[in-house]
Amino acid sequence: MPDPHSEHGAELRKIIHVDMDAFFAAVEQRDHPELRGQPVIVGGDPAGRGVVATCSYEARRFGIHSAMTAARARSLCPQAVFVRPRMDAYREASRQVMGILRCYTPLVEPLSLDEAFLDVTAATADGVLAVRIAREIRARIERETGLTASAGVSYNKLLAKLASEWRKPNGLFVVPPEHGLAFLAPLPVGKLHGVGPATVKKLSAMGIHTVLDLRNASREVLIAQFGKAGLWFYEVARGIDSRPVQTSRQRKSVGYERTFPQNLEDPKVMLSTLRQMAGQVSARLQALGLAGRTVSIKARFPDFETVTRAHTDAQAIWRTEAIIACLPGLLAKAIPASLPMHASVRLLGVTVSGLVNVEAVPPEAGQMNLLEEPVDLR
Ligand code: TTP
Ligand code: MG
Ligand code: MG
Repeated sequence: MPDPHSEHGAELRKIIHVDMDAFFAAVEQRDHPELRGQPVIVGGDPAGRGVVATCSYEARRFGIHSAMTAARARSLCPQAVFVRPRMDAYREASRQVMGILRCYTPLVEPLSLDEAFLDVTAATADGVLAVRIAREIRARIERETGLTASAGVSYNKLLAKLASEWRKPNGLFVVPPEHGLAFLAPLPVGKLHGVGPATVKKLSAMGIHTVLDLRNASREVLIAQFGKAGLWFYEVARGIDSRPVQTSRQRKSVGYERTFPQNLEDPKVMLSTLRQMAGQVSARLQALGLAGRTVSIKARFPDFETVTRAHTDAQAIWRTEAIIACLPGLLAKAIPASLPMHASVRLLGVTVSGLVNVEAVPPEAGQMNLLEEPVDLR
């Protein structure tokens, strides 16, 4: 058993993760009663190249999920009702939910419009149970917004997030410190924070499929195979995660990066990948109420050499279009045409830094179009 008390010598923390159920679709079903009980798909045009942003749980029974093409979703469930996203309505519901969370602690870290971590360690110091707070939050969200949320309670972010997913939808699950290892053991490694499809593939080739398998791999092997990330895998396999809950005021940057299962070689594909990431970063900035003056991109080459290139603007930006406008120049600086060995990349990332708080972030007109492409707002 790991001693969670020993995580950097700090006291045992109480972390809650709250995530709204089928968020965009639930708002649609709330506002359009005729959609309740129906398979509802929020996203792009099934007749065009649209993708599914999310769908109601009724639609999930047909195998439909986020980021699938809308055309495929329609073929899986022809009777499904397709609706276009109404970002303003989702932002408003998000504001209400985050307001409720902030009644319990100022230590709230929104991850996207529909989810947040809370550190309630101090709020529970006088004996109030974290699970009671979680219960109350769920009840208040339902009463005040007409939407349901799932919550997870545990001793760090990793486990709190996995716990909220465990009883979805409309569920509550607690992973106490003494159950952390057993809870994690059977999960597929892909469930762990930071373990993306490329890593899953590589681990699988090493015979590592579950978190228990990962726990049985030596630290040396993991570091040799994955570098710094290997150390993270070693720790999370043991339920160790000391990442603090960060309010937007403490945050220095908002970024998104991805390692690809196969290196990207076509600069056009690189650029379109970066554009998608810009959408994700913009969504995250909006959820956090932040904007920033510096846009940077990161590229890692097959030999693991990593470069970052940055552009600083006079104004703080957060809109997808504004981030996208910086990308071609930054990509050209990161990958000079004269360097053939750097013609392909294994990782790309987009980050916005130099952050400032934006009180009321104005609605983004471009958001709708964005959702025609897979937008990962997680
Ligand atoms: P999620 O919390 O991942 O999904 P969800 O709330 O729809 O469903 P659940 O949590 O019950 O599994 O994402 C929150 C919202 O973000 C979602 O309602 C729509 C949006 N979104 C996208 O636009 N594209 C995506 O690829 C994903 C995953 C989410
Ligand atoms: Mg959700
Ligand atoms: Mg979410």
